[in-house]
Amino acid sequence: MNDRFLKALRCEETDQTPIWIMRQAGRYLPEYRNARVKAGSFLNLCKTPELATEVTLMPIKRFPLDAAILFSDILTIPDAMGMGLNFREGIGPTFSKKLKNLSDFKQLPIPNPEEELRYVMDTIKLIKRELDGSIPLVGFSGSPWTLACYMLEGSGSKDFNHVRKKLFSNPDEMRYLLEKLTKAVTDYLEAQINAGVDAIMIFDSWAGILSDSCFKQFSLRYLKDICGNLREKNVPKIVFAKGGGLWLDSLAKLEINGLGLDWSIDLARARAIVGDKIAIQGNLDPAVMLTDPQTVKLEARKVLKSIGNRKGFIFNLGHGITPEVDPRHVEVLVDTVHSYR
Ligand code: 1CP
Repeated sequence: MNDRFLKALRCEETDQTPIWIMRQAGRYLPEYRNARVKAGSFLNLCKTPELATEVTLMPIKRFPLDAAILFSDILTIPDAMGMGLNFREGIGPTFSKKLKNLSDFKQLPIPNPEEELRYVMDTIKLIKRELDGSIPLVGFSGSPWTLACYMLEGSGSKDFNHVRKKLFSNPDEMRYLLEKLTKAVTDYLEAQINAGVDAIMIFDSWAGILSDSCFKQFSLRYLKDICGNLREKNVPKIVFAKGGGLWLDSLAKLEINGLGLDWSIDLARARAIVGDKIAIQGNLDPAVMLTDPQTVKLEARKVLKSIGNRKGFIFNLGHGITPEVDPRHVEVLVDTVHSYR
């Protein structure tokens, strides 16, 4: 196996810097757009193991990436809780069920990942068979806080004001929901590990909209519980808290092997805070990918230079790659990272 990615997560020396890209199987690939049309909907793509496997492998066939990531979505958990998930073209995710108060939260079932999310486990097994030990597979989940954002707002949002209001007006109700989601996320990740993923990543995409105290009470606490719950599982864990640069010291105390960083943070400063026992994954601004090959090369080298010692470093974008990116820029990026000395 090409184990650069796993070695970097153990902070061991690697021959080249490993790279993979958040949303690497996405709309910037014409073959993905075709598959999406054929499947009829994004959810259908996720729920059909053969199609989800095919899509997972698309970027792997094009580029010499050092890890694959399960093609799915963080919103599979609320979907499995019966919230009626829909992805509408140009609008993004929406739920048909509205959650308002504690009695709604109490009615939400904790999904059995081997039943309601069986299709994810079947997909993982199929991908592992197709990868045949060539590169590691990353499984993932949303964090309880980020899932709660979507579940309470009923869709995406710029500021999730409605949810943030609730942190102050009904903190106990929020804690009830977040605890339930902590159990659901733990079970889900445990099942993914049992199905064969080689690493797991928790996306706290909306960490950055919280105040310091709210982040610690309503997000970090549950990340800590999940990592603790998975302690016995011998699979490396990565936490990505978008906008979490102010909390690097707290994040580094989690039982994790890697910390995903967005592009707002200088990597040398991050390394100084995080120490050399936790791998750093990041953090090229995804907007760079929209420019031209020269700029991609130049900016990627700046990121590589900023980390200094590349032991325990995994190159990635600071957030997902966007649909407008020219796939040739990804080729340039991967080559630049692999050939950097
Ligand atoms: O084809 C389409 O139109 C759907 C676009 C799309 C894709 C390709 C969505 C809808 N999700 C995905 C795949 C996806 N989502 C992956 C696949 C693996 C990979 O990285 O290649 C992953 C890891 C996610 C995770 C995810 N979904 C996150 C966390 C990471 C992040 O980007 O911060 C979040 C916040 C979501 C919600 C979501 N799913 C899709 C959209 C458009 C959104 C964002 C909605 C919003 O808040 O604006």
